[in-house]
Amino acid sequence: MQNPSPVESVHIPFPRMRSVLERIFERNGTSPGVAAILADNCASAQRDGAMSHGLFRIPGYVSTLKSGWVDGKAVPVVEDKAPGFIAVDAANGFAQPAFFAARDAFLAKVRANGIALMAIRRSHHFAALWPDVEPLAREGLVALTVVNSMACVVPSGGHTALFGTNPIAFAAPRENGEPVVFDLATSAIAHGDIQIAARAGHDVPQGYGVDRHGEHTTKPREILEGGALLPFGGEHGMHKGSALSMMVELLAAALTGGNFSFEFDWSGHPGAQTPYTGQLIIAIDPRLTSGQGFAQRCETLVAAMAGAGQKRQPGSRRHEARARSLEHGVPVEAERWRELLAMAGL
Ligand code: NDP
Ligand code: PYC
Repeated sequence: MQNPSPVESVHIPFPRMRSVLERIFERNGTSPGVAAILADNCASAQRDGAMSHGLFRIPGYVSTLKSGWVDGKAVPVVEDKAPGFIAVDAANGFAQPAFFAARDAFLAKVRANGIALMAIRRSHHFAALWPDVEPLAREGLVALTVVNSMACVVPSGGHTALFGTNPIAFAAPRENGEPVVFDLATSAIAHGDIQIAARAGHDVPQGYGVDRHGEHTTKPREILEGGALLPFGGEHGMHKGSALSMMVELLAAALTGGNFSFEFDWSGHPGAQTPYTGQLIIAIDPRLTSGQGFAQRCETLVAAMAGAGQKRQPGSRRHEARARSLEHGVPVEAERWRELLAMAGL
């Protein structure tokens, strides 16, 4: 059998990609400010090779905006709750503009108190989490964020999809290198990646999901169509992924005042894909705990891990992809880029 013909790619300068996405968002009902934030987020994911939340997501954003499920022009309401606590009502808009609306006040609290948290509710998060915390580490802060999504993950030992894919992202400054950043779904695979596997016709490993009868399956379509994902950790460690997912539900929804992943009902909005939940962000100023030494201690740990044989740090694949994209343009399938230009009216 012949190999399938290679997919034709084009390389687009990052600012051009971002401005095309911005036009698409605006043409589909977001305010200019929201369009700029979401376009930057999504183009950055594509630039970094974070494909499950790159350009692949644009049709989902558009169909959600068209469905009326999310308000692309929402104006977030920022509430100063306590010296270390900011709450934001995203007003049924996207989480990232809510985060940006409160960002300066949040940073002032972190600097003043050494620690602060931002609790965003009534928000839609349809993106990777690392763009929310990596910039905080570049400001010298240690940051943690969690967001819950939509019921598509069975708790360990259970039979019904209840949790979201519920990612956790952490970022910390290093003295010499790029910040340490990890960003991971608490499910065995992100929902975005299972969609990509289904589209490509690839099987996934055993232990990623179950079909509509609760039987283990390696077929992405059986997982997506009536089945469910499993928490990460594999056969003997799934209780750990499940416990972390529970923690995300409690922090991102119960603590913020947002919906649990199983609580919202989007059935009245055909085409809706963005989870309507909450997000929690915690940032710590390490100067108040370990003086100026934190970034250097981080460097020591990273070096020790490499010495112990770890081949790469979480985040390093993205940073390498970012450097290539900024030098040669951001790679994208030619056909997909043509579709996006048409959506932008170009
Ligand atoms: P991955 O399993 O691809 O990666 C998880 C983390 O592990 C990354 O930080 C990655 O770094 C790192 N990593 C991967 N392989 C190695 C390795 N061999 N050695 C060291 N580190 C490694 O991510 P997921 O599939 O779990 O999540 C994908 C994205 O989906 C995330 O950005 C997440 O935020 C997003 N998501 C968003 C949701 C939402 O509701 N908004 C819901 C669920 C997921 P690197 O990036 O450098 O590869
Ligand atoms: O990839 O699991 C996922 C996801 C859910 C919501 C946004 N991304």
